[in-house]
Amino acid sequence: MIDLFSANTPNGKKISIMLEEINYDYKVVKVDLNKGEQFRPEFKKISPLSKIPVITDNENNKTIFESGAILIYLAERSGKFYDKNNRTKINQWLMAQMGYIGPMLGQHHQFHHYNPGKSKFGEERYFKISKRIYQELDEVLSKSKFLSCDDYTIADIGTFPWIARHEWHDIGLKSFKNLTRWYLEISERPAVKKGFSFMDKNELPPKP
Ligand SMILES: N[C@@H](CCC(=O)N[C@@H](CS)C(=O)NCC(=O)O)C(=O)O
Repeated sequence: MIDLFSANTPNGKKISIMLEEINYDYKVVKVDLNKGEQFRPEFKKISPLSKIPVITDNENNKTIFESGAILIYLAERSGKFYDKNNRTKINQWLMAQMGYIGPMLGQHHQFHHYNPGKSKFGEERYFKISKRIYQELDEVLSKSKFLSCDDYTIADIGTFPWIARHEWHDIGLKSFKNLTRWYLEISERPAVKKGFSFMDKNELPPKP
């Protein structure tokens, strides 16, 4: 049994999707970010940067923070979605998600979705970068079925919930044929549907 400390965000959804994909038993502990629960001293003990997601593996008492590290941990533990033969490629795309795709789309959410009109520079900068990310992912997905290879891996699991915020991005996912094909295929996975709705039973990945 895994305890998943989380909130209903793309980083949070990565881990519920992974736990559903590997069919692990887990209990969700909600951390209300709007109420500042991430700063509580007992939470900081397991998350030194005061961020979700975090997991505790009750079988061995290990606690892991940082969604990329959690995905790797669960992939190694379950032996799924992290094929040894493709590991370097999977790592590349997982790191690209962690260091670039997620943070840039996250800034786009801040300027374009939550705070429009506050900074023309910020809005334009992250809109442009986000469009570029869509274009680049589309190109990659014209050459392989999934991001790192022709198999579905933790790199796809990490990236999917970010693209699932496409309505906020206002970029027009539909015009990116390969990215849309990838997005729709992942959206249809039963474990993805279940993991996506881990905090809101009625929530489904929005259609392009
Ligand atoms: N690099 C971290 C980022 C996690 C992250 O940014 N979590 C956000 C929610 S999506 C959070 O907990 N924010 C609360 C805060 O920073 O106060 C990861 O991937 O786990």
